[in-house]
Amino acid sequence: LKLENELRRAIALEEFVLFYQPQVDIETGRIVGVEALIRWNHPEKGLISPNYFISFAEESGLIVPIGEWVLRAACKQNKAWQNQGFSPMPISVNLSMRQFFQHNLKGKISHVLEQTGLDPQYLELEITESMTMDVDHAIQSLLELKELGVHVSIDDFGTGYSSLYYLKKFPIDKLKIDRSFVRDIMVDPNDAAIVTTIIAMTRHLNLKVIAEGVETEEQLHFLHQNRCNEVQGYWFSPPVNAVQLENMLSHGVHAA
Ligand code: G
Ligand code: G
Ligand code: MN
Ligand code: NA
Repeated sequence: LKLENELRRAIALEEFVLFYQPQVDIETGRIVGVEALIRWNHPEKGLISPNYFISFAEESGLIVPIGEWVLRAACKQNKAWQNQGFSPMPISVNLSMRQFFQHNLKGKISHVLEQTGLDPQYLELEITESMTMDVDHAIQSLLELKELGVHVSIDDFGTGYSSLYYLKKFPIDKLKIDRSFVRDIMVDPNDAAIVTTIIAMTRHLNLKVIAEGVETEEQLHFLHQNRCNEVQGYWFSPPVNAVQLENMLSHGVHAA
């Protein structure tokens, strides 16, 4: 109950901040996108990781107003970067299942895009597959989002349920290979096989692919050799604040 009250206050007072993690084109080494990740800027405790409040927010339904704040803040920031003269790139926002299935999601997103002036092609929504998902409803929601002109990716790909079934049916643009597969690609031949197979599959299905959790040069090299499009991970940068991200946009990521 304490957490619930504190979160309600945090929503009312907008005690949140977005961090941004660069997504890098593996060929050019350039930043071609960013993922927005929420932190709670608690008045006494300082920055709190989403691991401490997102699952509670999902259970309690508070994820809906929090998610709306994230969406608006991310679109606003991306538009501001464009106005500052940085090359336009998509910003990815994590959508929880509850948000994804909320009434009139399309209208809400459309409203935020209008208010912030962000061109829909520069917004990407990350959806995580879920066991309890109503597939027909999900397809309907995805089609509506696609009508808006936003991009859609499947987050944590490979960890969910019946992924190939969804892949065949879902109108999506990109798969994000979960970092649990990337972690051991250099030591576990099974993980290496899974990752190369996912990459090959995305090529045949005309989907983009990004590997998450890239932490070493060896992993990067492996992914490059296996023709992964994009990479994200601590090797380039952890999630950082807006000013730090602007520095990377100006000067490049260290490992590029
Ligand atoms: O950024 P970090 O590694 O601390 O994120 C931890 C988890 O919280 C990740 O699974 C991430 O997807 C989730 N998360 C971060 N920001 C958001 C958000 O804005 N909305 C939702 N639904 N989940 C988020
Ligand atoms: O679930 P989701 O993919 O949205 O989680 C994103 C989070 O993963 C980021 O916020 C970040 O904290 C974490 N992350 C990003 N890159 C790395 C990495 O290279 N290694 C590890 N262990 N975690 C990472
Ligand atoms: Mn994500
Ligand atoms: Na993920």
